[in-house]
Amino acid sequence: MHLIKYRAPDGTSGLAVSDADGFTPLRDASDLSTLLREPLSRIRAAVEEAAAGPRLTADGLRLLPPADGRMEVWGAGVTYERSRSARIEESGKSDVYGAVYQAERPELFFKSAPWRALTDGDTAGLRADAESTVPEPELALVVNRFGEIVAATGCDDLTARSIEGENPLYLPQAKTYIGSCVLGPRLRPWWEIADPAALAVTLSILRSGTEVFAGRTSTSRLHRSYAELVSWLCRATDFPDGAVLATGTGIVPEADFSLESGDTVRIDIEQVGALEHTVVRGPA
Ligand code: DO4
Ligand code: MG
Repeated sequence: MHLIKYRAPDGTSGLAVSDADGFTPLRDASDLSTLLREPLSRIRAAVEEAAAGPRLTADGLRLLPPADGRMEVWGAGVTYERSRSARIEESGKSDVYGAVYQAERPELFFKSAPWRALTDGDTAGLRADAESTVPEPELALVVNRFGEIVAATGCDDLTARSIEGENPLYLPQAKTYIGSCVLGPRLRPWWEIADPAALAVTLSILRSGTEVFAGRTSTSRLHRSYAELVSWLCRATDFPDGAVLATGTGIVPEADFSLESGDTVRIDIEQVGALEHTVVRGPA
């Protein structure tokens, strides 16, 4: 079962639980920012109440990005050994990335305003001024205003890696631009995921229908706990409408690889769900 934000063919939108049988709207909350103002116990009760109700057929339902209101999307970086080694190779700066991998304080960065986030089936972006851009398939945590983990989804933390590689201080420009954040539209309730610390994550990149990159990892390789990452995120920042935190990538294509306009990116996370989008080069 997943939690979704949808728009119906008649133009109405809301939150619902959804499964193979259809969808059932939640009674009291029609957007995520309203739901995430509640404690986890109330959110769980609302989701389980809807799950027990009759399903409607989902024909014509459009799934929306799972971010609205004053929610923010953040990312954690260099949380997998593969990300650490790739950043050192791209930038030639082992001290910055090596140190943050080992440090108590994780790397956390602002990724996207809710209105800029995209979702499954959308066309994401490549910066026109970046020579090399890669997808970053990540498990993303949806947290409420109290810093409790409510659900998980997939995120593509698209990164203009030639810009970050030139100078790590360019990170905000490498991470935040039009079309750089794609979130899975189906949120898997956290309490339903058996062992979130051992989920398979796969990435496939297709060019003209041919797979040009495939990678696989497991969240068991994440160097930090989810609770630790969320606790650092909420340490001195408030999220009155909740937040999404992408937990870092463990899959990085080789240094000479870049996404090209027209490519399709597929991300699949065990028990959580799949996400697919295309990319196009943005205007210069
Ligand atoms: O330092 C750059 C950020 C790395 C990142 O986004 C990741 O490891 O997923
Ligand atoms: Mg990332």
